[in-house]
Amino acid sequence: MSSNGEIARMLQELVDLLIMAEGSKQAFRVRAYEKAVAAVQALPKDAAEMPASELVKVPDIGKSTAGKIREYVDTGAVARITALRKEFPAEMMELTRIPGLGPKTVVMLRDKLGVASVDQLREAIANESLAGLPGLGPKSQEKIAVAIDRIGLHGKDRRTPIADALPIAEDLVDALLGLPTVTKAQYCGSLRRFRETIADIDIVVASNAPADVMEAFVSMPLVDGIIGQGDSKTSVLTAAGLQIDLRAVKANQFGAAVLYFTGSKQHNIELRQRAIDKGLLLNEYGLEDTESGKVVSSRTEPAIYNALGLRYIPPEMREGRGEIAAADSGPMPELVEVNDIRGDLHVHSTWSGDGRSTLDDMVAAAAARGLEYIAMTEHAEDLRINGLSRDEVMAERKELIRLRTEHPQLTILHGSELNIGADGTVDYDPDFLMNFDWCVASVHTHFDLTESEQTQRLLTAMENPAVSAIGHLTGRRIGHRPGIRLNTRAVFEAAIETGTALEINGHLHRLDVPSELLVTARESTGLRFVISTDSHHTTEFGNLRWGVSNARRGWVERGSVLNVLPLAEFLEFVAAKRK
Ligand code: DGT
Ligand code: CA
Ligand code: ZN
Repeated sequence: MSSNGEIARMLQELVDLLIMAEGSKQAFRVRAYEKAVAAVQALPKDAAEMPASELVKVPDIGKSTAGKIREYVDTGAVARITALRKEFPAEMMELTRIPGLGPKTVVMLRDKLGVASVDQLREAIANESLAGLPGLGPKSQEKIAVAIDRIGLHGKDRRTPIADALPIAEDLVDALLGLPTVTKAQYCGSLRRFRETIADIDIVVASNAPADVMEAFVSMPLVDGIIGQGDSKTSVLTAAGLQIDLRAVKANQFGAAVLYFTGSKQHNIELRQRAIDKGLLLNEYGLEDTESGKVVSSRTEPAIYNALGLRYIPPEMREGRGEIAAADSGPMPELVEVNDIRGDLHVHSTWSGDGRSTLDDMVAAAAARGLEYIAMTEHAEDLRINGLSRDEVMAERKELIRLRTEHPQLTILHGSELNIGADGTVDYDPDFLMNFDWCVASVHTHFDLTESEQTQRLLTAMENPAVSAIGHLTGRRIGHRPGIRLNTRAVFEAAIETGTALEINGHLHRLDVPSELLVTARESTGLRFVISTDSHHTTEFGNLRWGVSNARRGWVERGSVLNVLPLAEFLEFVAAKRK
């Protein structure tokens, strides 16, 4: 059965395609379906089980959305989407990921030059064949070329952002586990290691009837084409061109298969060498004694690591960055876990222009998740489209006071998400800033400054005593916008010196601080982090898991994360800087 997530993705694809067809995000139909995406995501029951008559009673779901949902659930496809995909194929849609390329420009490129893919656009820029096209002067062309390289969009290296792949993989695993003959299912590969982009989705299932599983797999609505179908391995493509490999093994080989297909390749090579040194052979079927051929271990990953004389290595660490030595003789980092986190320090509501759930709903959702404290951090006044004026800040304060009595078990801090200006100054004024219990300051503008300008800008912001944390450090959008250039060493040192925490933003589009920078931050003793969700909707509190996974991939230890602390100790960090 189609999950709400899957239905929301179907509607989102319709939105993306309609934006192309209409040439604008503002078209009435686009807006209507866009609201429906959010409505389905927030629906407390399964849309697939609701008849159209019931669906239309949900706010923001109209007759035509209800029709599309039923069509999708009942037939496995939506005719309108199938038709639009022919007009705007996946390679052409990818062009819209490039900053500055709106739907109209993308359509113009195809109509005027026949340019309908990222590779063709690169070629056209190189051949100078864009000359004379409106809005595509030499400067924009240069920017586009740089962006294509920096977000890795071209050629065989083309990778899918984790935000697109992860929800699909989670749904697929659920669907596979729902099959009667599947006893275990796990997505593996780079996705399980929590790389921010992935080449393909690798899934392993345990089953005694693999042929049936493969048959059920290839007939799932998500599957657009079959690359190859066999009993032990089947590969398919989604409409967006994402490859999914499914492998079926026996239950007693599941651990070995999951270990092998999780990788990384480098991790596997080192593990296999270690096995050889012990007179053992490690492959995707198990760990066996080289001489006798007897299987030593194969059922679970922890058992295999154990048989190799290693402590268990979490998937996020398996990159051949010294994790095997750490698991052998230590010290093994004590990675932060989801259950350690007590508070969320970056939360928006509809008080911010881009918030999508009301303040009351956000607070209720945080309380329902069992958080001990949150900071409501609406956008600040310098962000003209979204930010709160001083009057609005004080008006929201009144609401927070009311909500504190309604949710006595949750501490609601009054915070703000400040904007770091090009010169490092932030919103409001020093006195007014002291109204807030917590301020996170973020870069939202001026992404094109030089490395030294960006670095200076952040150092200046960190010197502000009201700035307790820096939000989403690089400002990147994975697969869409490269991050700002920074001297990270200088930033880490200044953070320690000024008593400023670095946020690890759990939004799947951001995952910022990026994990490869977190790995380098290990040498910066005393650096403190907060793992936050940047929620704009009640459903986004779930981003906490992703923030934690990103931190774990960066070898971030529990002891360096502030929001694992009880409230009083957490607030000491804020107070120390303000003194
Ligand atoms: P990706 O797909 O590029 O995002 O990254 P991975 O790591 O998912 O790579 P993929 O899909 O080619 O292979 C999945 C896992 O299978 C990989 O992480 C380790 C294992 N694997 C694949 N090829 C080899 C190989 O030649 N040698 C070893 N030791 N392991 C391999
Ligand atoms: Ca893969
Ligand atoms: Zn925010």
